[in-house]
Amino acid sequence: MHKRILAALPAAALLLAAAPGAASAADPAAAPGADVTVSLTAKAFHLSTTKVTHSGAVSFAVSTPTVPADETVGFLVFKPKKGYTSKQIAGWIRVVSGDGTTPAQAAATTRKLHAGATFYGGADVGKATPLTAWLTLTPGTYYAIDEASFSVRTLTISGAATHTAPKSTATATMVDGERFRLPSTLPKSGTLLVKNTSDDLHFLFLEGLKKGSTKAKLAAFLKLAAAGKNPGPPPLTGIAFGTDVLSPGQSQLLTYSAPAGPYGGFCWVPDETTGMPHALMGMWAFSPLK
Ligand SMILES: [Cu+2]
Repeated sequence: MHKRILAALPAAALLLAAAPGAASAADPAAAPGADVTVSLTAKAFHLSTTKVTHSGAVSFAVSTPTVPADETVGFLVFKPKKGYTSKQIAGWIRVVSGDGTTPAQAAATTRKLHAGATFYGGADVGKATPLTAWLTLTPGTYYAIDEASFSVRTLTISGAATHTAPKSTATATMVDGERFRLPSTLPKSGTLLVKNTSDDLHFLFLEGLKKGSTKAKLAAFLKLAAAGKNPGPPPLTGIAFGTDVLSPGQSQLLTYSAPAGPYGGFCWVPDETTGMPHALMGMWAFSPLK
């Protein structure tokens, strides 16, 4: 549920988010140490296994080796609530991520997703930003979807919670009123704990900003975009990574390494009433990587 959510926005703001491009599929080798290795391309989605025999902290080593350097692809884990099917949820994810979605459609579809499923997070990766996502999963049947081809895989979690997640080096919190609480700087390599303590669906997408970017300049850009005005070209480096959607009360870890420099953290989930992406309602942060 990423980037192309921005279709609900003024055209200039859409450019803040990179869309997945065409690429050929490649089978992943299992990453040493990770429970599941996930390889994403624009056309295909590979998991090294769909059965994990322990619960609790489950690690997903996620990469997208073949997409162009300035694009990213998302990977999301969810479970339909009673009365909903994985097919319905996948269809709505496709709608809300798709081009040409109106704000009204984006709002209605986000309401359906909120009502119909629990989202456990995932990852959004670019070629230069492979990462490991640590999700907290109790035994049961889950579904994994990629946000390029929107293929769905069943993921079975069984057994005791035998694995321990790494200690986090920083925390990002999603709070009510469509806001982030993020440290004013982040380590350029580390493990970020991302917690959703609000009542809404959110994700955190960290995008590298061009040299000379400041919090004030980013605020001015987003203000123009929110008003439907042309803010000019987005000040992006093309380096980006993040979580995927977390339901209220869910959290995940991201172990990452990215080039130092100014970054913005954004949530592009559409508001359930207006369809406006949360980032344009104030759910963004300026947080350089050092
Ligand atoms: Cu949000």
